[in-house]
Amino acid sequence: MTSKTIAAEPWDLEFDTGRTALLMIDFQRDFMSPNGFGEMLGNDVSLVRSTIEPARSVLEAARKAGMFVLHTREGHRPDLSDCPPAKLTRGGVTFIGTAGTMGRILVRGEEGHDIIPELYPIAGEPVIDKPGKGAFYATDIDLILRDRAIQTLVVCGVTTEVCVNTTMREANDRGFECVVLEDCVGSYFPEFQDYALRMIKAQGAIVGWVSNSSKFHAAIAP
Ligand code: TIU
Repeated sequence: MTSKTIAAEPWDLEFDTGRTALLMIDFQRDFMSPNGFGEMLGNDVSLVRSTIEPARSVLEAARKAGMFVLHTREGHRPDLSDCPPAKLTRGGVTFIGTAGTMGRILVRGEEGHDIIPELYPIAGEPVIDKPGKGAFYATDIDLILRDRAIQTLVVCGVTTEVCVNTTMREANDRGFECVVLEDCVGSYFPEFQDYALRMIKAQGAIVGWVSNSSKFHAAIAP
């Protein structure tokens, strides 16, 4: 048990490295690379790519510190039996399950669905395949975190206002303390990035805390 403090807003957050997990949300080609789901929805993926380098440095530091790391991927079974029909129409046209340049969009096992090489999981890091935006909906992440007695989640990923926010709200309701690293989460919309982060820390950390990669590095330094 090693108690640390990360400088954050609305106030500094204490955490125990042995009971803290780094949660890497949906760093998939379908959201990060051209021709994926994100771009098909009309978005400019270059806006989220600035997260890669800070998130990579945080991932490396967490691994070195022996912190538990886990990753999520949004996507569906090849037969789409776990995709609500209503989700298939999002974007105005059917994208999910159709052929893209990196395989079928948001379908498990396809190249586009997988995590970008820069942030690829290593052995011992669970990958949570989730059918929804939130990582706790219809997955075993809660069980995995509780088996390790995890209390605190350090959050990186895309997109800030969609899967990151949904997951942090789900985690917060389940009693986890969440700190998001603002340079390691990305949105296709600068104004959503700003408001999504403000909504988390408002009202005395109503959803959680906001910090950044430099402060994370400073916090876990020996
Ligand atoms: N479209 C968008 O902003 N996000 C998603 O569809 N999924 C995630 O955020 N991962």
